[in-house]
Amino acid sequence: MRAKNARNKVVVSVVMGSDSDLPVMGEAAKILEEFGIGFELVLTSAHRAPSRTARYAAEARGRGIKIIIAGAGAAAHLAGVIASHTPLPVIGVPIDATSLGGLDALLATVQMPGGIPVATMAVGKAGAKNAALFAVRMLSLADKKMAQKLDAYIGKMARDVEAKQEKLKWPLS
Ligand code: RP5
Repeated sequence: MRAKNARNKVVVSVVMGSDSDLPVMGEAAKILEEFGIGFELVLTSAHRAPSRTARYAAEARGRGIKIIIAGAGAAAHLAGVIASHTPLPVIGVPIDATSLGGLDALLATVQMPGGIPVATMAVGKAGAKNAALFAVRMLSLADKKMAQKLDAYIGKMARDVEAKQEKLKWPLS
């Protein structure tokens, strides 16, 4: 486990099933960095390292973690298994890692039985980015400065669309 931006208290844990998931889960890290949120990157696997996964999840709340973002591909049970070992909110990111294009991971992550929720995002990089933005929204409920940053982020997105409208040209040159 490692704290990325150690200046801030680590409150979000970004966990992934393989180092091959990092290019996707890095999109979550970028957003957390942008908002100045303390986070850690954790590698563990529901299937290949089940004891490590259970221990990590069971200890997370006691270490001060508030939100877990869990990304995995294939038969992606990581988010669900973590959610079954902790009362913390778990956001799942399905990853396109097999010939099924991420549909396997999406269904494995989203189809949780009643009682153990996993807030499942879109497959891939957009899902990882939105997982972090969802964490920002949760944290901003109790953090005025974070809420202001979030408002600024949302406002900039709208202005970017307007700026692109001005540049829209046809035909393509
Ligand atoms: C899943 O299997 C991982 O989350 C990853 O997306 C996929 C493939 O893992 P590697 O074989 O690349 O380690 O458990």
